[in-house]
Amino acid sequence: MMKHYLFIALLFVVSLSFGRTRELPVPPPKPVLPIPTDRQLAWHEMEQYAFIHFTTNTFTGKEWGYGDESPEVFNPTEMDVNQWIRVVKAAGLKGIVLTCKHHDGFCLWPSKFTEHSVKNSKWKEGKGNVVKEVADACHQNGLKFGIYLSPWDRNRKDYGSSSYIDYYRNQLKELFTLYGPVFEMWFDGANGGDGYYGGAREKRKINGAAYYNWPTTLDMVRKMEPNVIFFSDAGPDIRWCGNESGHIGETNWATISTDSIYAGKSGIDKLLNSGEEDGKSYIPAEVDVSIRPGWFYHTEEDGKVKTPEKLFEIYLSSVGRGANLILNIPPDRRGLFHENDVEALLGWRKLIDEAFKTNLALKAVIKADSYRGNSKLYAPSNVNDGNKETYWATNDGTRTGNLFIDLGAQKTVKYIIIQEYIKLGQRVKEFVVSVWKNNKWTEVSKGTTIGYKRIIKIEPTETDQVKISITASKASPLISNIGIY
Ligand code: FUL
Repeated sequence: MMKHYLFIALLFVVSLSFGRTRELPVPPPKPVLPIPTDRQLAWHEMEQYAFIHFTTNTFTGKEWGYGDESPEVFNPTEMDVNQWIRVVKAAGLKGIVLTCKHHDGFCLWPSKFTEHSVKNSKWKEGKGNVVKEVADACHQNGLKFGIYLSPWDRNRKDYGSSSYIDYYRNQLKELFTLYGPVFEMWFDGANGGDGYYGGAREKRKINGAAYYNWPTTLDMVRKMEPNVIFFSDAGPDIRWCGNESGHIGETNWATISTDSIYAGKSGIDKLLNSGEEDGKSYIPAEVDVSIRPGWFYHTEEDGKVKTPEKLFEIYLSSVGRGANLILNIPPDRRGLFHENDVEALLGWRKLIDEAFKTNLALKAVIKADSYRGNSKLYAPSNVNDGNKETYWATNDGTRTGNLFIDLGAQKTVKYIIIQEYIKLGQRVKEFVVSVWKNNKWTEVSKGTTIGYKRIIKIEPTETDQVKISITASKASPLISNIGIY
């Protein structure tokens, strides 16, 4: 009898310890540095938002006001920010970055530090405040609000001297304390030299890096708004994509070394467009492009608004390559988005909704040729569970792998979306997409980087199985989401 009890006790201990070994979680892969900050991750998820260029230029027909425009010319006749908000939301844009002051120096809010503002315009008899109207409307309607405040100021007499830097910082303080929260601050690097400058009418070139003393300014703003994303050509949070025509590189690393992107360096646009595989900082790209040829509204461009198809192409070459899209929509002289722009935006949204209506991957059975420690935590089923925090991973040292997506029945496939789990760093260097046809795998597309999101457009193909092969990666590939449309 005693023997019997001992045997049962032994069985109990053995089964307990077995249980324990089985439950030991397989540790996650080590990050591949550099990795995004929390605020960069939140920014990635916005994907697209609006840029709004509006100032005296809208009324003078210029792109770069000289700085000698009378504030009186600013006089929108039917201004309605609610129309902007309605259209921005209907287009699926998640926020608005407003040119609170462009290079001409005219301020869209009644700044107490200058007379060159809406307060001396005819609009609302000088009592209007575009910045407040837009910021309030954004915040009330679930949109994020961002600020563009041109460092170059062609109106200011003291532009080029140290007092102007105090002026610029005072205005930042005004904007961030009165109109926040602010999700993004857009620092424009442009400086064309000549300007009105309080009547001097001369050329003033400054040494951008030294003159503005950016570290002090950024520190000051960060204290007021810890989560703000700073845009400038070289970051620090997000970088320029190197062109204004709507595309980031087919190869797009969110990583880049800032010491290699100083102004004036040859090939800088190309570098910004692709990023650097071994870049030392995580600085993802933002694609800035206007719905019209110009950044500001000009009547003569009413017939040149980008078509929904062109905007969709831009969407694929920006958001579809892991960058964010900031799409400029300039209000007209009424203070409204022009009918042609509205029509194009709504048409564009329709194209996106149609293209990505049914995600065939959601009901698919997904397998992989291997996964990390054979642990459920890293199983291929994580890529279609709708949870961005779970991902498929391979063992350390396994830098390639295949995901087999069984759609269950013949379907027409047009788009494939792949997302890396970038919290642990961007990794994938090369991938191939194949479909099962005539009893064999047929390659339908291949690419380089994936990053936050990659959208692959293929010739519409009938198939019941899709294979995504990671063929080169900096470390074990981590895929958090697959969509098939
Ligand atoms: C450029 C500016 O010079 C343009 O006027 C526009 O604001 C664009 C977004 O950035 O650098």
